Amino acid sequence: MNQSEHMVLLGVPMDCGKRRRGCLMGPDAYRTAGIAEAFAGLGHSVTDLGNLAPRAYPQEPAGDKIHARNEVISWVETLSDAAEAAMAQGLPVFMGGDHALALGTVRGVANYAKSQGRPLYVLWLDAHSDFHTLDSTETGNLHGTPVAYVTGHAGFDGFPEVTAPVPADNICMIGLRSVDGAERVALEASRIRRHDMRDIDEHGIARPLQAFLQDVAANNGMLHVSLDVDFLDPAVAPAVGTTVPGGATVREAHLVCEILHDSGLLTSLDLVELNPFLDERGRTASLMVDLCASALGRRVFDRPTRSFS
Ligand code: B3U
Ligand code: MN
Ligand code: MN
Repeated sequence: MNQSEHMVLLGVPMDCGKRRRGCLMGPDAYRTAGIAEAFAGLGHSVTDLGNLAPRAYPQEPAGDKIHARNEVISWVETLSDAAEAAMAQGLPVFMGGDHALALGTVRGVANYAKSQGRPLYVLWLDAHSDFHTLDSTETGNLHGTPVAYVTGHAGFDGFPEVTAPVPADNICMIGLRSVDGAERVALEASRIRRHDMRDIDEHGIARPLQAFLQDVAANNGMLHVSLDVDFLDPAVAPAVGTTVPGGATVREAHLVCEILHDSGLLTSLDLVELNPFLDERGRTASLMVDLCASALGRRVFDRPTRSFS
């Protein structure tokens, strides 16, 4: 399968979902690493819409346990609208920015899917489950909350209402190896599919992914992929604030992306948590761009088409 897409690049220099700074440089690192050229070289058309910015927001209340609450709320509004609009133009790639951006991108993409009468599925490639609410977060960092928000959990007072919550059944997490106690309890009580690194070691990474994609195809779903740099092992992707050893290898990550391409199901993509300030001669940014290329059709040899329906 080699469908030609219209790729819509959006820079999201969001850096307020956690305390350690540097993710604001992510969008330009992806541009410097040649993301647009990589897509164009695969036969896709590309529009780079430049960088988004949050609207003006009220000053943060003193002593708030939640870090940069108002700034994040403002970003969520901007991002939801931008994501919904970009979906009508092509396949958006949200170049982050930290993972708090997914509160907005997934909310917007979910609104779009609803307008099309199609279910949205979300593949979460991450060391973390990012399933905290404002009540359960221990750090107050909102990059640890997007999955709870977009599934419509209570405890997000002051945030825009989630008008098209993603059903837990439609979410699959792969790569987990850092899950806080409250997240574990909430995950175990939910129907979210979750695959930790042990699962991958025992069964390989292709099997759980293919099972999920079968479901997406069978239900004519749209598929949003949220790729956190820390899905990868820090030995190969050092440019991330929260390094967790024991992550996916370069080969596992490429395989995920190649299978995604074969499926023809991908409709939007987040690239999050790249901190170019911590990179080594751009190697993490370049690896992320190579993975995007695999997800959009780069391959060594053609394979017989695999059907997911
Ligand atoms: N679960 C922790 C740590 C964390 C989540 N996402 C990242 N780190 N990148 C938290 O802060 O909620
Ligand atoms: Mn994350
Ligand atoms: Mn993470």
